[in-house]
Amino acid sequence: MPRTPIALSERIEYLAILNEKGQLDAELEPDISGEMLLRLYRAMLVGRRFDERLLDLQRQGRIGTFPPIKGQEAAQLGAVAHLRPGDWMVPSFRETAAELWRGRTLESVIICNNGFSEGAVISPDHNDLPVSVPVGSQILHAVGLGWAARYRKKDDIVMTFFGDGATSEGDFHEGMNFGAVFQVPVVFVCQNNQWAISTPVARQTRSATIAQKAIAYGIPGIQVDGNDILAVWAAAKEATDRARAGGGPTLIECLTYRVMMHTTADDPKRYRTEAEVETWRGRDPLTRFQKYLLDKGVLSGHDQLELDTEVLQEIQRAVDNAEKQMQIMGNPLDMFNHVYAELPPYLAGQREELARELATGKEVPS
Ligand SMILES: Cc1ncc(C[n+]2csc(CCOP(=O)(O)OP(=O)(O)O)c2C)c(N)n1
Ligand SMILES: [Mg+2]
Repeated sequence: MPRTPIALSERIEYLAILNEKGQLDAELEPDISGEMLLRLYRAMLVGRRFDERLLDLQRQGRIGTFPPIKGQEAAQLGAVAHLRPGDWMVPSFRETAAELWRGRTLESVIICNNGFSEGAVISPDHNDLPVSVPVGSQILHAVGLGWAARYRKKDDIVMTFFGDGATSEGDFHEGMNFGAVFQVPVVFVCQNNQWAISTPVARQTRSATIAQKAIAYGIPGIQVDGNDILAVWAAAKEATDRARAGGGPTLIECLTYRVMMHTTADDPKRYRTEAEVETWRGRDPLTRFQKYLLDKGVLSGHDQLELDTEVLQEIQRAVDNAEKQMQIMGNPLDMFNHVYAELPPYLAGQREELARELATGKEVPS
């Protein structure tokens, strides 16, 4: 018997619609209403300016560490915009723009990044999970939610986000396999931002793309220019429509870039070149989309200026509100409450000491 090639049913495509200069491939232009285009633009702008403000606040010691999203706004918003309120969004830790789209408040992000758990509470009317720091773990939760939706014969779908680094975790492979075998309505969105802290994607996988990993599980996969919101929108529309119609999961790989540090505790100059960062700055998703909207006449130079001011004012109001709320929030003694059922004696001693210091108003030594 001769060796014969096996015909695989899935093909992997790359999709880009707006090039780096914001020029459109008119044949591929998705049909998005003017209202939605402006909502997406505003959300990208809020995501960008809020990220910049958070960095300032962190450098001023007014929040703890946080993971910047700069450069990844299109990859998040082009995808999440297809979810209905009853659907589930299951984030990793770098999806601030997607979370805000789903209704999370700016205040809650500031409060959460100051260490107050109140800021991480998801309001009961939102079917979203909180941020997940253990890399890749949220993929399993997403698949479970998708399985539950199928079991209950609901048409709710789930979208989960994760990074290129997460694709080396067992959780990713287990989630993809279970999702495919049981045809759960989950859209897997990989934000391939080229780095997992200091590990480049070339050290993450020998595969030419992450999208092609879909073939191994028997589901559709596509690679898109993740800095092109129109391409992300088009791919996510196909994937969400398919999931809702009972067609099972899809893997979308968004090629993007983490323009800033991994978190504010990281110094990327130690492991990557400024030239690489500059190249990606030239592929900025926000300026590209802005040009498209101006060319299309959906946005005018005047609207743009007004929107810039409005967004900065909204962020300032949120910072003021959050800082006011935090003044009356939290008792330092709470930190002893949630780890042990019975406090070990050495911690009980520390608790008493702190309680005494708080009662006498003497400053707690750091
Ligand atoms: C299971 C686990 N291992 C290691 C870490 C430490 N860690 C936090 S983020 C990260 C890299 C994640 O990279 P990627 O999935 O590409 O996401 P990105 O940070 O680029 O958004 C690592 C190793 C962790 N949080 N969880
Ligand atoms: Mg990454």
